[in-house]
Amino acid sequence: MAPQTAYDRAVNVLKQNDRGTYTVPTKGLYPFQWNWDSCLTALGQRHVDEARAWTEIETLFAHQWEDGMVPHIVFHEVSDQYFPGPEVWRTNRPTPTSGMTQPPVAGFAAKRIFDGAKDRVLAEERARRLLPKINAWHKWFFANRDPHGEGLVAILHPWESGRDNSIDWDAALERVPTEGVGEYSRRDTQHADPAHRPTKTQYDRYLWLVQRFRSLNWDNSRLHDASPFQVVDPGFNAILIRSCADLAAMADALDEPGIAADNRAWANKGLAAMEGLWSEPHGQYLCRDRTINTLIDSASIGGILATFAAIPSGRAHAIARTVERLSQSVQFSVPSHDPADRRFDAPRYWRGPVWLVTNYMIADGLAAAGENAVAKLIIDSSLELIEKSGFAEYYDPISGTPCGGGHFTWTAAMVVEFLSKQ
Ligand code: 9WN
Repeated sequence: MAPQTAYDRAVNVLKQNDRGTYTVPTKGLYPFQWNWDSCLTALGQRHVDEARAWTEIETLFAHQWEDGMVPHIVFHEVSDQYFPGPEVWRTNRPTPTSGMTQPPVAGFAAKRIFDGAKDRVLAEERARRLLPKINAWHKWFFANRDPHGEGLVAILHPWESGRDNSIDWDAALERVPTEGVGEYSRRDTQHADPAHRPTKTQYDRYLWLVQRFRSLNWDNSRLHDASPFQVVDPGFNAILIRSCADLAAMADALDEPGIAADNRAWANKGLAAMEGLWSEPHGQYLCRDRTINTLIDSASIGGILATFAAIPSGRAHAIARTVERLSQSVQFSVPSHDPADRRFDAPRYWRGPVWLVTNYMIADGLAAAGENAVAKLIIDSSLELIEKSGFAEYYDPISGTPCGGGHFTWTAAMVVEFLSKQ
């Protein structure tokens, strides 16, 4: 029998983790539906089954809160494999969900599926149904996470960033207490090597924030000001800005001028405000700690991911040079943190490892800015990692060792995307 191609192996991973109407990131470690995982997974699924791809995003939005927020986890099934589960979140939803959100890639993903769809009738119908829901999520962000109308939104918890234990959050997390968190038993360190995962002190602080928000009944109109952790992440904002711009374009195509105008205005205001996060010495954007109104000195992938939005071309070119520089200090690109920083930790989650989802978005942004050689370097590196180490959650950028969970859905989805374009 001929050996399976990387494409076929990737499609198999998607199928293994498919639960019918949603896909789990990987069995064991993450047995539920995650927000940005699902939207990016749908990009891979579209090459196999367009209807199934639309369903992936629709299932997520079926659990959107009345205020517009789309939660970061939907607990479709009972499982004691993951902590914290519904009994910790206590959000009082018909199907339990977490109480916070994640990077809003849905607008981008929906437009990409819509644009490439072979079944135009199906695409129009499904996109038309999703449009107001994604719009409501975007509106929720600016109402609840940008209360002073700066044009950029804050995350209130590292889990919202999708880059949970990034060095970006260290200083701001120091201000989050740990008193009263109580005893708990982590499950992640039973599924994955503890040296690849966040530390106990980080988890204590994550849980303190969850308990604080829970004590406010998850009332989003109060959480921003009540949170000791408010960080403006350029990567997160670039995703939101890109999704607003893409939703606006899709709304034009579907003849929804009101939605188009609102989303275009949010995108333009956000792009202008992003300039305040640029750091010339770092050659990339940085996070800003909103509680003390200071840029955070941390050269992470968040500021590189900013290329995913239509930032000024000079900025995109500078970021491309930064990616080139980083690629000279590692075997596999793009490391989630600059290896020259003493805090860099090659195998630990978001403090050094390579993730294929961030690679995909960075490569997409750099290609749009005409930086095709750097985009190709990133894609080649991603595919080399798959050949060497399989479909891992993330990879050590120096050795290429697979880290975290295995048989990972979004890693597989990105491979399907990369190979479908070639
Ligand atoms: C918390 C599912 C998720 C990703 C995140 C990644 C990790 C969860 C965890 O796994 O976070 O949401 O428990 O570690 O950091 O980006 O969505 O794959």
